[in-house]
Amino acid sequence: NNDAVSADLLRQTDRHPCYSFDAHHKYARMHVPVAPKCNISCNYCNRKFDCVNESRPGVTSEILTPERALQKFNLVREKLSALSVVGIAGPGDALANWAETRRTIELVKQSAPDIIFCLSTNGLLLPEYAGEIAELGVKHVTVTVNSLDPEIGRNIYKYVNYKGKRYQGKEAAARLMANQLAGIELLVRSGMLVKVNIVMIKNINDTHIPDIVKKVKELGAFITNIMPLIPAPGSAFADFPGTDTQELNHMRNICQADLRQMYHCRQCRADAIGLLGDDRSFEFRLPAEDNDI
Ligand code: CLF
Ligand code: SF4
Repeated sequence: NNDAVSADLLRQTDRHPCYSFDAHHKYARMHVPVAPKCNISCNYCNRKFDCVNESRPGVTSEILTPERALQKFNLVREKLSALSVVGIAGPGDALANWAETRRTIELVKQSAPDIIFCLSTNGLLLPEYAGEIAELGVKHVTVTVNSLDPEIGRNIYKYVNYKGKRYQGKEAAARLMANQLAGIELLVRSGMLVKVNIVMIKNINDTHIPDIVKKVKELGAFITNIMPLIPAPGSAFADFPGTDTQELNHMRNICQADLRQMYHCRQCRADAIGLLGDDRSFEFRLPAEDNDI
């Protein structure tokens, strides 16, 4: 019944350091970098680095297979009692590597049924996979939505690869946005808590952000996380001005009137481990694989 589902969901969310401000000093997340490919091209991205939609630019995470991810999870779980969430946030797009993402969730779930799973995606493939995501028991999904208007979106995305076709310009933006919005609705209808990340890009989408927040609220999003543009070196936006904390918080304060805002995001690596402000990923090294020796 619905009440039971929502009570269970709220209990989970109380232990999720990104969805709950109170949880972020107590509970740790672990990102497993099992998703290297991406199906779109954002102008602020440099493919050599982690996905900017959920990560700190300029950082490259080592890719793990689902089996290695499980091995690492078991190692981390032993030493990090605060661990509550396993997230898949790249280094590319979680859904563009669906087989690996799904397998990782299945393996970790078998080993630790209580763990909370979290996915971050650009949303292009949500209409395809929302049903499977729900079946896996995932309750927390982040979708990055930077624009509702193809005229704005055309300045943010270089191309979108969808169902064997490459879209560019306005067409690419329109395709991506339609799937993002339809996807958010599907996730919400399946009882998931949707976080929407918005990258604030000066003179491109900044004045448009309150409209995005209003729209995703209408679709049932739980929270928005307005993030600063930190232009990745070598990306098309490399010379763009970054967004400073004051501008960012000003925008969050405006949008707070409509929807809950995240103020404590740390733009973590695709392989981050630990409390949000205290990355301990360097402490957890897997022994080399047999074929590495
Ligand atoms: Fe990871 Fe993202 Fe899940 Fe959190 S991060 S997939 S929702 S478990 Fe959190 Fe990191 Fe900010 Fe992301 S602080 S970048 S919001
Ligand atoms: Fe890069 Fe992430 Fe955009 Fe893909 S979705 S192009 S990995 S920033």
